[in-house]
Amino acid sequence: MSIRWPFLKRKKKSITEIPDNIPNHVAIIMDGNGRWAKQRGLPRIAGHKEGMDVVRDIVIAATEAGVKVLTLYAFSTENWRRPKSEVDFLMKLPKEFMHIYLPEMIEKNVKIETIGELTQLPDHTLKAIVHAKEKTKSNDGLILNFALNYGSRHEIVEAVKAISTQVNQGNLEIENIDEDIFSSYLYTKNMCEPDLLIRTSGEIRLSNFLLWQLAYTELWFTDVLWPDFNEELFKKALVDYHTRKRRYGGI
Ligand code: V0D
Repeated sequence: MSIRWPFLKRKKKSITEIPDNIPNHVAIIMDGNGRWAKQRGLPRIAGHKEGMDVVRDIVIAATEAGVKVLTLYAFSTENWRRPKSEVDFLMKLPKEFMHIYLPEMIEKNVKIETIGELTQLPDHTLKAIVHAKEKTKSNDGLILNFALNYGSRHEIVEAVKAISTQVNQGNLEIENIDEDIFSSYLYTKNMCEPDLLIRTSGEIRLSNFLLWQLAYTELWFTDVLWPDFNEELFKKALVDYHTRKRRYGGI
């Protein structure tokens, strides 16, 4: 026992406050950027820009807390229906984010990954994402997983098609299809499932995000709009997660 004390003392305060039951995988629906801007008489894109800076803060907070995977819903398949000017602005954010924060992401050993249908993104957006993944591919710290042009039902339908193809070609028996095989056809095939889902801005629904993967996930909602979300609230979510786990951990 005595050997553990000096080790514990060296740990950061933020970690000693929430010493165990850190969720391995946290997923976040970053909602409320447009509303944040409207409340200030600003254009919606100002909210998205502000929201991008919050992404950086939460990545750092997640890294320090010991989270392994952080999945952020950055652009849904439904978001194409927004005004073209807004979509065009959003598509510039990956490049903007990398321009400002890539050196810091590399320094913090963050590995950038994505889920979603990247082929439909504009070339310049795709280029920035490929560059970011390339520059961080050998990092082994936090996996920062952006959901881009992601829709859960689409993901599930594509998995069904790919599995059917394997059956048609005689590579797979219908009887052998199980949950593990099904999961291996999803974008998240190499990832653990989210332990905690956070959604900001007061909406209490999943909105076509990770429907299969969230089957056993703890859900945490706040009325705070994404641009006002911060490290303190993130830690509150981790503490609440910890408390829930401890409560039914005993049985
Ligand atoms: C707007 C709030 C970072 C939510 C955050 C293309 C919506 C800011 C990225 C990003 C967006 C994506 C890929 C990558 C690096 C950064 C981002 C989009 C929107 C949609 F490799 N923020 N961010 N992408 N917003």
